[in-house]
Amino acid sequence: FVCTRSLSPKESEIREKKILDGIWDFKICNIRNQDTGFQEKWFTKALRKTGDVIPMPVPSSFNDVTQNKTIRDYVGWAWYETQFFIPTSWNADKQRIVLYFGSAHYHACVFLNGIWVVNHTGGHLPFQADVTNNVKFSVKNWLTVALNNTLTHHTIPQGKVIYKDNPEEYPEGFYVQSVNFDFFNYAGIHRSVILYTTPTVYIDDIIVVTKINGTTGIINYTVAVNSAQPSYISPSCYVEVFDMDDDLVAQEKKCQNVINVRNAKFWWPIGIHPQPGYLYTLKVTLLGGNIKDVYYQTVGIRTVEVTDRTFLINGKPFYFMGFGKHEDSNIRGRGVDLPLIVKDFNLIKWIGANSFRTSHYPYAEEIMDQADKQGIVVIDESPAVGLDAFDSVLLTKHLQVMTEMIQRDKNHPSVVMWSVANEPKSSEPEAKNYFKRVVDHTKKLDSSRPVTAALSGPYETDLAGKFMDVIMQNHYFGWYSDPGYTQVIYKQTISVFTKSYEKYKKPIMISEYGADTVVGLHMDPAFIFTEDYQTEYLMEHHKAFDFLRDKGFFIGELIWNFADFMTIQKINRVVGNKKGIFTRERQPKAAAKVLRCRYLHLANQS
Ligand code: BDP
Repeated sequence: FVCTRSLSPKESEIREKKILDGIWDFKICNIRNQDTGFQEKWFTKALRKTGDVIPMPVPSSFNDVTQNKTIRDYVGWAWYETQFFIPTSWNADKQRIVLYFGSAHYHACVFLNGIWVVNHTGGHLPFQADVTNNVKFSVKNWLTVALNNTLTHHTIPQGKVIYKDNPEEYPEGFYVQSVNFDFFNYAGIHRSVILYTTPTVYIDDIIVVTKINGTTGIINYTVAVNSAQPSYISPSCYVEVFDMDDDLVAQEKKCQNVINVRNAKFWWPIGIHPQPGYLYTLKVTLLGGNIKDVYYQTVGIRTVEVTDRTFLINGKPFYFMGFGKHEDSNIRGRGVDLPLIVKDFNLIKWIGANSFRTSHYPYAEEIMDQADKQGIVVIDESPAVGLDAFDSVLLTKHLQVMTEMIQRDKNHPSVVMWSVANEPKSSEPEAKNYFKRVVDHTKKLDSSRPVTAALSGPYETDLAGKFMDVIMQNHYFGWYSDPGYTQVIYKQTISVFTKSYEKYKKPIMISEYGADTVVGLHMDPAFIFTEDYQTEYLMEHHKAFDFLRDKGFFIGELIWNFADFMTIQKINRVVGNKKGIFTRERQPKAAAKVLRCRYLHLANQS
């Protein structure tokens, strides 16, 4: 089974979809015998026949759903199983049936009716398998997923399992998973599991790149058709463009062509234009033999350019105001949660932000779709967070993850930049060639978007920045350095960004600044961890940002973090990272009002 995937599973008059989300059966393995499930072939029967199972929601992380600490902190193979029927209207002779996972963290091994169908590595991107020949009609099908969340120095992100083999000090078999990042390594089937159909000759991919000429929107499109079709069929494409009123505004033939939309409505970020997030729909019809496929692809007509000082969207300078975020919430962990997604966008708009970075991994497709629709600009970040050792094995995985991310997100107008990494040890000598390769690869796959990375080491010795089009830097003046002294923030921020710009001569922005703040704690004069300190900390930064903006090369401010989020247990984290402007329950802290005032004021000026 070749695991190709490009288009997200969407319904049309030709394609059908059946969502397999729900409460599945679940069990973890004995820590001392991790291979039991494979040795005893748990995938060849219903999971409950192998012993006790517990109910587990899909999508969700498994960690916080039970009362069991072993499950919360589990590292190793976990097993999931569900059962389903194929509708009688589906037809394996005329249709292809595809099994799709939005994401499963981290290594997934999927079996259908006792037979292996697909493996996938990497927790934040989709994968799928053609299961036309595996599904059973008229009887129950059972789907088993083995999932392993172990991170090593050759996974992206990296981690390390440390065994404590001292029986006098530790219980037998004691180990911990250490990680190179500051968020809980939530695991589970995090996004929807979907069965969908296509015809046997089908639209495999659509690539859209847009340009603007005066008032005309130019849509360059390429429709890829699956290559396994019989040679006597030569499929043809018919492409229609509909506006948001569902009116047909342009059409073309051929599977690769250029469409001109006259008097086009462009995709604008929120805060710049009265109608942000304008989307057209490309209706792509494929006709081949007696087969027909239809796919609806949304398109935002916009351009992105970078000069040595500015970031331009549709030719207008754009200033990033927003957040680094996480996919994180109570109980479901990193599992996709529609009410939370809608709430977060409402908060982003309430506070007057215009952008966020998908720190530190690609977010769910539902989030990307909302960003498109609501005109929120996205810096799409890969899961390469905290890389600290660079070798060819890791590089191969990093290139693969960039491929999968661009494959999935290439048509989102909201995505204006690819962030290849967060806080790599970019002063290591190996980092130079490593990041050159990662950036070259990214640009080869998509030459229409700038590439960036969030850097944190000293800019003087950094070796990665020179390959980027835009420099992002994370700084915590007055927090990790000089904690408690907000009076250092103004000078240090101005100094480091001015000198960094002199080094790189590229547009530069702050991609993280923040202070842990326990909601309800107050103290004046401000003291660290209080709401007063977070407020003062932001205001000192804002003064520096205004100074830097006047210089012309400073293109944005993304605060760390949108909301409080869970981390591993460590002594500088009081039930998670508290740098949120909102609590984990999405209530505003005092600083949110300051930020709201600033963002709305800046938006009024633009
Ligand atoms: C930065 C990391 C981010 C952390 C943040 C912090 O990029 O993931 O959560 O620091 O310490 O270094 O709060």
